[in-house]
Amino acid sequence: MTSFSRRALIAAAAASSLSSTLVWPRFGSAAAEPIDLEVETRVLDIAGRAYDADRIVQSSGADGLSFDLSDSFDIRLHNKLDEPTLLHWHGLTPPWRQDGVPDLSQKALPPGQTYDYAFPLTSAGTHWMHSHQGLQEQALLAAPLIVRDPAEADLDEQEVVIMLQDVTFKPAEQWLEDLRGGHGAMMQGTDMDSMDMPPDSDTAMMSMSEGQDMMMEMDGQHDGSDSTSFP
Ligand SMILES: [Cu+2]
Repeated sequence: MTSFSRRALIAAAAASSLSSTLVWPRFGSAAAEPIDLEVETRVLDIAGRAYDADRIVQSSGADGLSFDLSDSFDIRLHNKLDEPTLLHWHGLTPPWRQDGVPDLSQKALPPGQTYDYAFPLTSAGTHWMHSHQGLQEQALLAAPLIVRDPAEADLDEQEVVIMLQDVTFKPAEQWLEDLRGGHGAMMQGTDMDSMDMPPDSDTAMMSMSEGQDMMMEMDGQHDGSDSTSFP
């Protein structure tokens, strides 16, 4: 197993074109006031190029969230974007109204407004939170969400959480469009006759149109005994 020192890991993250988020342990008791958590935009310098990204940050400037299992999840979410957003607390089990999925658990949070969240934490773990609105997560709107097990407090270990996020200058919408359109375009543009198939192959490739049925013989007995129809 390859191991890295903490210093080497941090140096590697800083030197790479990846966006990194470090979360430092927060020791202490439960907060009496809700933690103000802000969703905002920022400009990153990626190898000398400006990159517009979103981020989740505490009003104190701390990245991400960290709790002890005995804490309750008391958060006031502020939307400082100029578009709606909503965060999903990935790995936590809140009441469903606080699960952060737009139009399922609640409406997306409009710009300039706040939502309050309050529920007990039930499981320790290395979780994360991310926008569930549009493609905001792909614009780096995600951050670590750590819940510590008090039973591990006495371990002689230093905890460092590093979250790596990939950066591309092609807009996420364009990636999605290419992924959706590119596959179909490739298949339509493929010359089937030029594909290298063994002459005795039982494999067939066919074009399907919407509304057509496809019959699949599962056992090689071409009797329709086990065919499946896909509308
Ligand atoms: Cu999630």
